[in-house]
Amino acid sequence: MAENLTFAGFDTVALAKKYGTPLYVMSEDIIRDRIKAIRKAFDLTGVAYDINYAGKAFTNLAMCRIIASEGISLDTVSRGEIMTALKAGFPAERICFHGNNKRVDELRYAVEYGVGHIVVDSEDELARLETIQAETGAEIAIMFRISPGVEAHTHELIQTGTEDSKFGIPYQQAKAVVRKASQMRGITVDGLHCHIGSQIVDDKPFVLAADRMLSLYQALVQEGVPLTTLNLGGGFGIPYLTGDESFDTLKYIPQMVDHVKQWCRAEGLECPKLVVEPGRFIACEAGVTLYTVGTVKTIPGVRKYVAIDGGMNDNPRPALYGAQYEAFICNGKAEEQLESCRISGRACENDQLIAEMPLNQPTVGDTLMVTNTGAYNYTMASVYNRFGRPAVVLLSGDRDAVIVERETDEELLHFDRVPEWL
Ligand code: LYS
Repeated sequence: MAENLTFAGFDTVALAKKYGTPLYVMSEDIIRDRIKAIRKAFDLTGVAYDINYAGKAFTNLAMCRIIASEGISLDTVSRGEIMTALKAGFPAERICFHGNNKRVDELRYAVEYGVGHIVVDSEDELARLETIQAETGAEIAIMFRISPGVEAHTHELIQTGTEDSKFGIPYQQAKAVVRKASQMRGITVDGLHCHIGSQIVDDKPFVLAADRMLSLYQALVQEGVPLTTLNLGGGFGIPYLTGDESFDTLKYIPQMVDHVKQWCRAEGLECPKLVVEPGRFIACEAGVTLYTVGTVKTIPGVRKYVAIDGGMNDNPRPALYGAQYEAFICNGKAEEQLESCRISGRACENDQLIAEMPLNQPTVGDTLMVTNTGAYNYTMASVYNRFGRPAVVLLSGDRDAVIVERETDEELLHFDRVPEWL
């Protein structure tokens, strides 16, 4: 037990010393392995497919470079994400633009830069695109996000495909809207999209959604709308805790493809190109967060509090979704003596990163590692209490480099202005 904990072959205590804490650490090798594995799962099926990495999970210039070099596509949800990808040299035609309320300037930007597909989420958005098309004369390729009316068993804040949802065109209205769009000049409807939610660990809602989408797809094709693509979204759950029930994405993909193939064969439909949108599956297990223990307090007969130098600012998921994580003391200790602890952040409220977790003799100055923080931690971080956001370090083989700098005091003041009367 005298050895320090490692992550992707690196001594975590040394990383904490070199870059400071809190620190997001991402493994390029794990990210690339994940992408290759999912590609292989599709390749073996022989269908036409595409993988759109869901950039919202973890996006920045370096990540866009990795995604670009793996030859997969990118799902974006804002002008900022598209801009980041383009600045990284990501091919515009491999970008897909989502969002339930895209602004006109964002749509214009996407059209101007030749983003591959705009996933239209509403009739209002279609009208905006029609205007942009008339003004610019651009050829615009779109998909339609349909809300399939399927409830996935996950936290209600990350369910996105129920009938009562802000996302997508209600299933019952979909045919009429797609029909209308298919008559519009300069607009090509390439396919349909759905996404039922995130961190889903059961395949039944996926199958239900796929069946509903296939029926709709087929009905539209029979009417003469030349659709080619069916995007079944992402949401593949990952095991956050040791022993967690895990969704086997790599097993699910060939099963899903088989299911779609059989469905099409039985109905005499040409199998559409299939698209999935993994984000968490690619990034989550590739990342950990390193912290320094700053305060250890034992309240006799109550509990032991271990306070670290980060918390809900760099990981809002426990506070938002009741998400659970595991943590480990990284410093090698002569022996193991686990004690139950509550790991708290340093925000000025009762923020619990982990409500209860055995730690090995937590001591002030120790490095603490929280695992599986590669998705939706960096991208959802805030500057609450004016704590600057952590840096991100990328590990690749035996190389390590900062890919996002730590936010400084000057940067925290950057947007502040004092009006003349103060
Ligand atoms: N932010 C959510 C999370 O941390 C996921 C949202 C994904 C939306 N499609 O789990």
